[in-house]
Amino acid sequence: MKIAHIEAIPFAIPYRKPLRFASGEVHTAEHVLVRVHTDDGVVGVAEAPPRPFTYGETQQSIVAVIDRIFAPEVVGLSLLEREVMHARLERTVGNPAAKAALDMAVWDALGRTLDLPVTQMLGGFTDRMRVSHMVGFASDEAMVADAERVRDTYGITVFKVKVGRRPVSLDVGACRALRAALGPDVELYVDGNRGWTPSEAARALRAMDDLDLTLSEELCPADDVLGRRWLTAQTTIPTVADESATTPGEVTRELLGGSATMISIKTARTGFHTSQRILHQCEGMGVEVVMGNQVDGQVGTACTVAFGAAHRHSSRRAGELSNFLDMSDDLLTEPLEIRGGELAVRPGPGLGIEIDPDKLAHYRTD
Ligand code: MUC
Ligand code: MG
Repeated sequence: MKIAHIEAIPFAIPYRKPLRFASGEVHTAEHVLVRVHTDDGVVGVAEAPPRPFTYGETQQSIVAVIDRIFAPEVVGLSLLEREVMHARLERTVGNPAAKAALDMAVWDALGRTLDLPVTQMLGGFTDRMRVSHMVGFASDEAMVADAERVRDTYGITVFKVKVGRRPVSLDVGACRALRAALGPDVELYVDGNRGWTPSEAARALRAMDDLDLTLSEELCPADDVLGRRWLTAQTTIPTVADESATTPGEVTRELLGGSATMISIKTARTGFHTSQRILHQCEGMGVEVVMGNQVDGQVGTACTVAFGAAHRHSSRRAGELSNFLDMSDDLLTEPLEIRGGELAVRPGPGLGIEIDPDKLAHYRTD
């Protein structure tokens, strides 16, 4: 059960349709596949999606930090020594996606070693989650067409609409068009990726007051400390902290500072180990969570649903699990399938997924 060898493999898979949002855009999934090999010949996998506009990581930095710093620190540890592993990883600041992928690949290897599904080892609450779909920036007509296609094809009825453009009326118009086209029974919420000032965000929320939005996420930057508190205090829509709450300490700061009332948990940045801490922290404080999406591929999405479905508190809301639908291809032998608006956890040991060697050979860039 000892970690013998770690691979960090860069790969690139184009998107059919890029995702655009206030802090950036993604045209190609330039991710890193992390493989943890044990001395028993077991291999655990996970993927790290670099998001330079959110965390400063790049594909090259993820490969380098794993090869040069993390692998030497964790090779030789048992799969059960996860606290030791994290204490060593935490000697290096930042690099959340690299740390998270390593953590989840270790969990996958542990599940395969014990012949147990990771989702059951984490909590085993349920076997599926409702799916929420992210609608990126485009014309009103294209955003409506995207949401209608996803609803009609996959049965998804929960949508997170990207906002944060200027003028504010652009996004108010898009949300209004989506509500008019999709009707009152569909859930809509918004994510600004820090695009607005607090006063712009307040104006936008006032202008959308009649649209029955259920959540508002990162409308303005966390560093606008008093402005964000002012905004959160005046809206009746729960304020979700996403990129401002990436560690247990940041979660505490956002919640106790009155700058957020809900937390987005992303396994792509906090793995299973730290996501579980944040989840329990939120549950203990009576704070709701949403399982977020770091523009994940199918490997990452399998990780999110395995974690989200494992716990009562993380499975209550629809998880953001559909971004992979916009990719032109992926790495799994058996693709994930969303049906009736739900994504089931993969059965089988570990994460229950297998990497197709031909696809990996085709898309790897090293
Ligand atoms: C999201 O919820 O913000 C887009 C940027 C990022 O960091 O994550 C995605 C989705
Ligand atoms: Mg977000």
